[in-house]
Amino acid sequence: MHHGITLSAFLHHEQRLHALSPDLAGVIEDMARAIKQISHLVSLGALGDVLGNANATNIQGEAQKKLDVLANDVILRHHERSGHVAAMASEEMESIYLLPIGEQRGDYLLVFDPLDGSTNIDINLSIGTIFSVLPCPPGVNEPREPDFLQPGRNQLCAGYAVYGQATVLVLTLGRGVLSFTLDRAVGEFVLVQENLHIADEGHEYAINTSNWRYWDPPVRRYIEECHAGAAGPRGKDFNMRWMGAMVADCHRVLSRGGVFLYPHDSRDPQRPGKLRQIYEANPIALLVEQAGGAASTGRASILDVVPQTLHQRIAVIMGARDEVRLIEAYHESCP
Ligand code: P6P
Repeated sequence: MHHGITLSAFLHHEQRLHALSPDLAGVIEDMARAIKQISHLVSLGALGDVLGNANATNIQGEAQKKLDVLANDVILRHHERSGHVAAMASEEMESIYLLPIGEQRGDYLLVFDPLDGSTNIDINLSIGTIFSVLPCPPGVNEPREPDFLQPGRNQLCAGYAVYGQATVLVLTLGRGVLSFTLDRAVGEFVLVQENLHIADEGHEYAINTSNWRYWDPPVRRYIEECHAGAAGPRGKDFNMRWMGAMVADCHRVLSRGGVFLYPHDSRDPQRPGKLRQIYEANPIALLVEQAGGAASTGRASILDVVPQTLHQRIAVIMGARDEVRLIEAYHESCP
């Protein structure tokens, strides 16, 4: 593949050489346009009416930021009349989103977190959009919530955008991971890296250590050993990062290795984790696996878990394969 080609040229290449469905290519193009629009809104900061709270709470019980609502609407508008999708689901909407009556239904279900890391919005730190495409079950013209409850292995495409110094789109179609950067001069995403790969060993970990007292023993053991550094059982020093936005932390993991954890904790024993499976964990887990890493709950591959509800949460431990496997081993030895 030639670096410097546009996303559109890449998608045409995939249609010609890898039988990428034109409709699925259409979903990705529509999402790229939505991301460009969201990137513009994000860039306005205090100069636009985009900061602060929207005076509403979402299904998660979280205060919605104005940009949460704006980004959600932008993505809906870019897809609801495209003819590529059959229905959509989002972190910001309690139930699935059916297309306007009379609009052509496509073969795909689009799920997304329109703006991940919302607490970073008002302080101008990294935020992003996470999305994933699932097959609409054959013959289903009006999808219902159960049609979305598919394991992450069913994903046909997954990606995210990070709205940082540059707006970067990271994408997989199941044949490796590619990174595109938005060239604002021409309004195109340009291929800058392909075959992103996560080194098997890592020396960086990302976890919110203020939750230490709630962690299960295997996670405490792993982090304690990271803290012990070269003098400890791991025999090497580690570094810690925590961005407050999964998409930013996982972009670092995909870019330079390490591991990201938002594990199960005892604050709410019935709740398997904080992060949502269908539109946060599953897309990133597919990208991480496609980059040679591993994505686990600590006891099972995230991509194999069949969700029972649309907004189901899940424990997330993902990144460098050997680190994740070690954490899984600690879980196995601690029933
Ligand atoms: P905490 C953002 O709200 C998010 O869902 C993830 O993007 C992020 O990794 C996590 O929550 C941060 O959670 O408990 O550190 O604020």
